[in-house]
Amino acid sequence: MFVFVLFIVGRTQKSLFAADFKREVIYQIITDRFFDGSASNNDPPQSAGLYDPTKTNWRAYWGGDLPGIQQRMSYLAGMGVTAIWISPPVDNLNTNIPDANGNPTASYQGYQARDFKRIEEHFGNPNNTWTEFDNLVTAAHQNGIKVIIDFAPNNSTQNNAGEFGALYDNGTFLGNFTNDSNGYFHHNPNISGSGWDDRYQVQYYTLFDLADINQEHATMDAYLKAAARLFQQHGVDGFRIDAMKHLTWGWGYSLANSIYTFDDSFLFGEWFQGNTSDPLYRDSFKFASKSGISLLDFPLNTAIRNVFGSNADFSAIDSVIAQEGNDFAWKEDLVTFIDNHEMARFLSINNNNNRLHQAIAFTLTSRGIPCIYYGTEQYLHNDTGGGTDPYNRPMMSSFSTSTIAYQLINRLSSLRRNNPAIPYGSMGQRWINKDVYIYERKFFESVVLVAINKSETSSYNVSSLNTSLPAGNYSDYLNGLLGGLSITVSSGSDNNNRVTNFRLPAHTVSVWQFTEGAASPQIGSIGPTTGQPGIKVVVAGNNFGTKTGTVKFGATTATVNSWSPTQITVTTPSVVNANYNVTVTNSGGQVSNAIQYTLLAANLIPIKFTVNNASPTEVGDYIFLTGNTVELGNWSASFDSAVGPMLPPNYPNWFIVASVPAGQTILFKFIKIAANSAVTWEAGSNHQYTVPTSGTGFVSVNWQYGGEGQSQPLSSNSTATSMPSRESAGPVGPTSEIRNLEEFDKLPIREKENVLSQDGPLLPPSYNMEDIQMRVFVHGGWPLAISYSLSRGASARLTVATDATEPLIQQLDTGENKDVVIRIPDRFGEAPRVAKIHIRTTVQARHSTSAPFMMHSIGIALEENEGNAGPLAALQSNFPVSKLPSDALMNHLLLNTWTQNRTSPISNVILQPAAIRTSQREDLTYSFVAKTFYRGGAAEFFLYELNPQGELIPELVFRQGIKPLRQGEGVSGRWDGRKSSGEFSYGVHRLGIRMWRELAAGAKWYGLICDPQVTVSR
Ligand SMILES: [Ca+2]
Ligand SMILES: [Ca+2]
Ligand SMILES: [Ca+2]
Repeated sequence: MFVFVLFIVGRTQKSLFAADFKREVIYQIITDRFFDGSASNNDPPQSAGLYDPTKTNWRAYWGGDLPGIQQRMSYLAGMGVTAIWISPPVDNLNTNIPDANGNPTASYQGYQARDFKRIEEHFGNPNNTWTEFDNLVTAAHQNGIKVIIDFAPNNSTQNNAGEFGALYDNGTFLGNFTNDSNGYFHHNPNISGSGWDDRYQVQYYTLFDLADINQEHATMDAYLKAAARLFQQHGVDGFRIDAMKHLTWGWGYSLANSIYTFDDSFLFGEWFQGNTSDPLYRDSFKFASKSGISLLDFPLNTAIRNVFGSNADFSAIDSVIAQEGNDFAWKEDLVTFIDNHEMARFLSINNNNNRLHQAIAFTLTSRGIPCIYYGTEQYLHNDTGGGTDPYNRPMMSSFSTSTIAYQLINRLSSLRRNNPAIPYGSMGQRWINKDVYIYERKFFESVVLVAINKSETSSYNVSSLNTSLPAGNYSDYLNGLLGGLSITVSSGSDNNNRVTNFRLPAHTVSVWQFTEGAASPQIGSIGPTTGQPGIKVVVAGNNFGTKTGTVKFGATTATVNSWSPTQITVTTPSVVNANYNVTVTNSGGQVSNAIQYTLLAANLIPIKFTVNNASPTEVGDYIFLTGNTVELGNWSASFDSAVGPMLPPNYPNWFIVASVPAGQTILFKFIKIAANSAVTWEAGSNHQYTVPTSGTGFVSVNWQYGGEGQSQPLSSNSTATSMPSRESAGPVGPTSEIRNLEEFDKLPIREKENVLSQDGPLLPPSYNMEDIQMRVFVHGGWPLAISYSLSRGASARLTVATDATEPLIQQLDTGENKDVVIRIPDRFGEAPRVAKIHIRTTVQARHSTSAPFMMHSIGIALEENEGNAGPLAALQSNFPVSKLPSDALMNHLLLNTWTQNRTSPISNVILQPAAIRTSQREDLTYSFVAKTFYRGGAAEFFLYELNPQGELIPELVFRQGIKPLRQGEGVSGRWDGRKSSGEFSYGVHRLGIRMWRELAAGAKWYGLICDPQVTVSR
């Protein structure tokens, strides 16, 4: 158990209750565009020339800085702002990014980090130290304002912007994208087209050329978490996670847990989606409900802009509120907004201050934590180019404290502070038409009723309006600032008190409120919502009293660290991991309502789980992970509670990163959840894995076949140590009887399959597989990935050289799954011609114990460079079968290609089922059976022959007609032909299958050929 108490000299204390943000009003600042508080940092030497004092180059630095925000602190406090979200303050790309006209541009917005542990020289000082940052945090806290930093761990800098994505750790070079022998980055194409809706691509592909950080790499994991902790040590109260949708989602859970382990905080992420029909909407609310990271409310943002900006009916807002209310477990933590730095400002889409005021009033009184984009209160906007980036980021024009918007924000901030119905209450529609929205917030007996009429011209008679407000007269809380009026409420029943009919004037907002007096304790918030024993949790609400009482997790009393009438901090107790009802008992013995807290067994470690050769799927079916801990869903088997969907870039192998408790031995299984929700459990025993106590980890197993659909865990609440395994109802491969490869080869096919689905004894404890030759025809400088997987506990050394005369490219030691990305040396300059490179690899595999093990797969993958119109050319993998233990390896021959091109050849798989040695002219019959897994098009097979040198003979000898194949559908073919040519009438012949595909432009493809059984008869 770790309890951190922070009193570090010279560092800044964060706010006491950082996890309770529901009463806050956030103000989003692009630091460079707010206020220039110091000229000394405007053109620092290490990044000289990126500053434009004329402020005409919208993509240059304009001088705004941290001292500038500090100097405007009383302005912010006077507006009722209680938290600021500042653009990423970390040391940022130092180089110029010329635009299309050669003008210098800079990462003034801060989203291109080069050193997450130093402060950007344009925002602080030319030495990149923390002085100005600390001063800002201190000043903010003195003004009752919390500080949120924008944290952007998805990427470093643009890989083509002069620093090659380089990352530094407090000044020490870590690595860069172009020479990434450590695998700190993902090397994938840019996300584009339908990839924006693809779970794998959004997380692992590249965002706008920004070097995509591999968060699961232990070094990157430690670096990013240490950086976040450093900001906590410097007093930061919260983190806005940039591009959360594009980080590894499962890693996000462990990031949140790492932050909460150090101290309480508030986290919310950017998960862009247009509406609740977005293909990944379900993933978004699953993530927000479980990860500890709330989200910016983009669906509601769309509705707000449509209703107030484009005059859509209020039903557009009402339906999103209702839908998200059903879906998000912690909907009051969603961060709501009208506009931000990624979209045109509201006044650029509708230059109508009335509508802006209505949108502000709605955002500050509806459910969620409101966030105001800087300058909104000054009606700041520049409509050039529609007002989108970068014209949505003008320099702050004025700091007037007398605008209506400024006063409106102040007034409603005060209501949010003082009436718990706003931060914690339910939200329900009471009266609606296309122009009028009357909604009620209610928390126990505290009530706020808001009426908005957005019409510029029409007033409406409001009759039959009911409310929970007690009988009485209510004046407008805004004192007529937006033309509001008073109402009279008479008694009714069941929270349906009748409001005397009234006429609601055009373009008005009225706010009526009632704050409950003394009552029993009422919990409205807990934060974080999940964590292990020993961490700090903030319980917030109302009527806790001034004298300390008790807080219980279930029946267990937690240690109270601080107590106030509205906020309590406690340390989570050491009880078994489960969901607990948390209650507050005041000093008078009155007990509150309960709120749920998920207690974890230990701090979380991100683990990559892979299941190979999983149950075949149709479109809409997914493989999930489930297991015996709360993190793994407690053996649940539903979309929303099991871990997943897993990702199949190497179909039918699926993987997912999940954060699981450190040091615990966990039990798990994989399941298929079909599109119709039918669940298929893999057979066999539960898998078992002991989670490392630090860093990251990975585990890879085979899907267990046999008795599929009948095997389930025995119990939903057993612990890791007591959980008995359950045998499959079906047969399990005779693993224990196989002593060597010869025995394996004698097995019937069905039993071979069973063995293959186990961590079976295919290889002896030490095995050298030398001289796997792969011929690759590829442009120099292109990335080439080599992937392989081994049984648990095995390790291998992979040596790659271009050929015998070329220098070694890479040598590495690894265990289990490994995706190695190497880049072919660009020996061929920029010439767009296809070069031929001979790759020689040596795999020395070794098991950590004397037990035999298995190599599951080996494969190579090529990526086609975006924008390159040329064909990928041929990819030939020449596995000398004679050196392989059996055709088991061929069973998993893997091919991945990605291409933007239409109708270009994908690949040639050159099979060598046996060396076909002929010594005379003769007739041969080839037959083959192969299976392809792919998506996004049709495929056809071609059969070619190779000469003894392994080179493709261009003459086509067999062609399977174009056939639109479903995932997993097999293709078989037979060709009876006469070997008619005498030019290679003797020697070694090789046989290939060539796959083509036809795709719509921009479509993506991946394929796997498995079971490529080829026989030749004379
Ligand atoms: Ca400055
Ligand atoms: Ca910099
Ligand atoms: Ca990413």
